[in-house]
Amino acid sequence: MVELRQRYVDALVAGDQAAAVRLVEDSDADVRSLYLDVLQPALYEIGHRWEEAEISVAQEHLATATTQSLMARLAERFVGGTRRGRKVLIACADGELHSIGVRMIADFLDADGWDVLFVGALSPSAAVADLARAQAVDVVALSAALPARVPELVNAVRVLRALEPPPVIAVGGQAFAGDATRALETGADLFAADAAAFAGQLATRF
Ligand code: B12
Repeated sequence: MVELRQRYVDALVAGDQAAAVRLVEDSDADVRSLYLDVLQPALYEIGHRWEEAEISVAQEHLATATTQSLMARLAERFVGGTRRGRKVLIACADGELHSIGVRMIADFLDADGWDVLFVGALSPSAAVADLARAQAVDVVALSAALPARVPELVNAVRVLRALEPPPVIAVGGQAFAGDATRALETGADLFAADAAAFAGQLATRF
């Protein structure tokens, strides 16, 4: 997978969108592995190269758009599991634009039989709580990539806790840099480092 990831990044940086898509689509690796071992680390590398000014914003945007469209196609490869009759609402913190990670989570959980309400980027806490109540969701999954958004997550957790009954609340995203203690200091019930770990945690809990 390391080689496929490298070739994918190289094609993206070279601006060869078609070749990048073909490389991944032609792989018969498990779709979960394509998401977590190819696309996710490829975007991390793209972010690093952008930070180091080795590539432009346009190259980063092209990589992002290509990856999003690839995921929309690859999502069909998930084999749907038995429906659980459980609902999960998935949203980013207010002001948070990074939504690809939560889209991955949505695809993993949908395949695991969850009914997914994917709200995505820029989600104000009050609106998330209103929807969680109206839809009587079992779990709310909240994401932040930027550390500056953590106070928004703390606020969202507080508002969700006040619901009767409160949903199980999970937080995640690069804002926590893998630190579960810091993540749980938001008041959330769960933290997981990636989509597979989160699906595993929910499977043992529900
Ligand atoms: C694509 C991208 C963008 C796109 C986002 C488009 C979109 N629709 O998502 C755009 C161009 C909008 C963008 C904007 C910005 N970005 Co940006 N961006 C990235 C990039 C390259 C990839 C993000 C990504 O999709 N990663 C892949 C996904 C799959 O990984 P993930 O998010 O970590 O998700 C996994 C886990 O974290 C976990 N997870 C995530 N959420 C949750 C939630 C729960 C409940 C659980 C359990 C788990 C979980 O599971 C996911 C799947 O396995 C990253 C680089 C990087 N390191 O990721 C920079 C990066 C995140 N961006 C960065 C920055 C600085 C910005 C801007 C501030 C730039 C600017 N000056 O304007 C803005 C901020 C926008 C905003 N208001 O939010 C920095 C953040 C640095 C920091 N620590 O603060 C990064 C790290 C780049 C860098 N190396 O410097 N960005």
